[in-house]
Amino acid sequence: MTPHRTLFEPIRAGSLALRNRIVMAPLTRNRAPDAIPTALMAQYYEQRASAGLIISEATSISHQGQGYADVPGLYAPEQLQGWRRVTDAVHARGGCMVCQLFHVGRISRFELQPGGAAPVAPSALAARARTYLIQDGQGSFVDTSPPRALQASELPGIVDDFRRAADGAVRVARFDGVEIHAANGYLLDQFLQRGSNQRTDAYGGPVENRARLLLEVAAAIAQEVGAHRVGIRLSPVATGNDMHDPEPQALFEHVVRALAPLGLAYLHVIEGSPGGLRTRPERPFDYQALQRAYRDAGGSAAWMVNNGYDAGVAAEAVAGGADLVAFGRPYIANPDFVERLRRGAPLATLDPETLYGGGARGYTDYPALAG
Ligand code: 8OZ
Repeated sequence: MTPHRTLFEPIRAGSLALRNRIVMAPLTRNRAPDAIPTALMAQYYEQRASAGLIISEATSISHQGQGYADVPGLYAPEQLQGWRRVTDAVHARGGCMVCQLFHVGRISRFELQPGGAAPVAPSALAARARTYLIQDGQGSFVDTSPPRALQASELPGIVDDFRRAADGAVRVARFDGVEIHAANGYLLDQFLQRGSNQRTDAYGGPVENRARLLLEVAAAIAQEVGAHRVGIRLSPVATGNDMHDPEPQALFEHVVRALAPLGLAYLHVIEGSPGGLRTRPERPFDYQALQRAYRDAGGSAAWMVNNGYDAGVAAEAVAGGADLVAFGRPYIANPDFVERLRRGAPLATLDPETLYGGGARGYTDYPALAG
């Protein structure tokens, strides 16, 4: 009989050698003034280095890809150097860390865009969604600005921004790999889903066209840094950032089938909406069928599941065929999350007031268990 797989066993995901199957999910914390990672951020990630894998907070591939105040970037030398401090600290503790790359598309504000321009999107459709601005030192959530539709001729530049960011992440900032953020209603997801993509060119209409930009980005990054250190994050039915698609099952099965030949390190699937329930009757989705579609197409990447898992449900998921489980919110108040799970120790609860923006309070001051 094959012994049950457990969360605490090591695993290889592509070229990533992970000491356990517990992943720190990407968490936006808005503590990078001028988009430059700080020494405080290095301390925060270092405290959490016992995770099998750390996925960095979403990091902008370009100034145009910025949508929130004080989110870090990867498009200027100081940003890359800032990240290098972070990865050095994590590696010194034996950790493994990838950088999550994103372009926010329409989830932005003109104040955050180069030259105060309108944000860009597949179609000129405003998202009923909010973003985060800091004005006069005070952070607040504000409505996104109406976007303009990207010209097809601009898309190779965006693919190249992703490629360049991945190159900098691996070769300069020394991340172990990158995660392409194609979830949660940011640019790549905006192209995938019909609610935000009404294009009539080669990037709109049938699923093959809507998936084109993501596949171009994935291929370009795979060629630049090697697919074996690339993960991709998807959220088939998350409704945040005003996302909807009438046929998510067909869309996302097409996406994973098309990704199968690349030889990625992992696929990261958000089940349900972040912060919400994993399954909801009004948004049915068969995640087992998604995984089967990927495997049947020859895909061998590690399968990472995410959203609201606790120790018990995560153990069941791993015994049942998930390779990795990503935990988000528990990581905020529990830097030694792995150790707490191992001991069955109680988890600390986070302070919602200090999630976005600020300094050490509610960031690096959550203690590990004694002894
Ligand atoms: C929370 C606040 C701002 C951004 C995501 C990058 O949802 C985010 C994000 C989350 O993926």
